[in-house]
Amino acid sequence: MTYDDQVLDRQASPTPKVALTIAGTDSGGGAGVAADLRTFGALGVFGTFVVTAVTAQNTIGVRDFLAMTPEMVAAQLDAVVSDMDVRAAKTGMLATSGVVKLIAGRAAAGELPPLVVDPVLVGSSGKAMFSGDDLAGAYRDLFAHAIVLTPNLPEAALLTGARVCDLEEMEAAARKLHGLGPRLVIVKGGRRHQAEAIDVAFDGSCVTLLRAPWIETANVHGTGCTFSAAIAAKLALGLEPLEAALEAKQFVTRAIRGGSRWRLGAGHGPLDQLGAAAERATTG
Ligand code: PXL
Repeated sequence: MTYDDQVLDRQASPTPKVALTIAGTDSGGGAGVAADLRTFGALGVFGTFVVTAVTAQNTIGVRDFLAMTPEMVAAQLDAVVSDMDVRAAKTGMLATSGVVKLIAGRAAAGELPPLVVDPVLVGSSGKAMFSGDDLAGAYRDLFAHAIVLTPNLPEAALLTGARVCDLEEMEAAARKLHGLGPRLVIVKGGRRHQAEAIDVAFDGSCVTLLRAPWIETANVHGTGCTFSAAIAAKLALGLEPLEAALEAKQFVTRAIRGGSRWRLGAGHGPLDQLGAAAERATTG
C-alpha cells in the first residue's frame, strides 16, 4: 500500500444510511431541497433528491413555480430507488395532484421506504404551493401510506375543514388526520404559546407535546422542511417515529437559534442546519 493509500484508508468512514427528499427547489436556498439536503448531511445521512417543482423565490416570497411532469418525477424516483438502499423518504412541495397520485401509487405498491409527508400547500408568505383544487382528495391516498404526517396550522385547517389555532384544536386535528392512516401526526404550532413553540403529536393512543423554547427571530424560512427532513434522517438511522420527531424538534430549535442573528435577504432568512450539526458534535 502506498503512503497516499494509507492516508486515504485511515480517513475512510463507514457507508452512510441513505435518505430521500421528494420536494421543490427554493432559489433563495432557505427551504425545499436545499434545506433538506443540509439537514440530511448535518445528521450524518446521505441525501438523495427528486425535484417536483422549481420555484423562483427569495427570503421575501415565492414569485413563481414550474411543476415537473409526473413522468419526470417518476424517472428521478426510479433512478434513485432502483440503485440505492433508501431507508426513509420525505415529501415536501409536490405541486400538482398528478405528482401526489404518482407518489401515493408508488407507496401503495410498497415501492417506497418509510415516508414522512409534509403536506406543503401554502408557503409561509401565503402563496399557494399547489395547483389544482382537489387537495384533500389528492392527498388522502398518500396519507394512508405515511408513517409521519406534519401539517402546519393552516394546512391542518385546510385538510380537516376546521379551525386550528389553539392546543385543543391542534389535538383534535391531529386525531382526525390520524384516522386517514399515518402512524404519527404532528400538528406544528409555529406560534408562541407563552414562552414556547409547541407541536402536538398523536400516535393513535397517546398525545405528546413537542416543546421547545421560543426563539425571537424572523429567520424561520425552511423550518417545516428542516423538521420533516430531520424526522426522515432519524428514521433512516433506525429511530421509532416519535423518538425521531422529538430529536428532530431539538435539531430544528438548534438550527433556528444558530441562524437567528443572520442577515441574509430582506425577508425571512434561513436556518443554520450545518451549525446545528457542529453543536451536536461538540456537546456529544
Ligand atoms: O416550507 C414550505 C416550502 C416547501 N418547499 C419549497 C418552498 C417552501 C416554502 O416556501 O419554497 C420549495
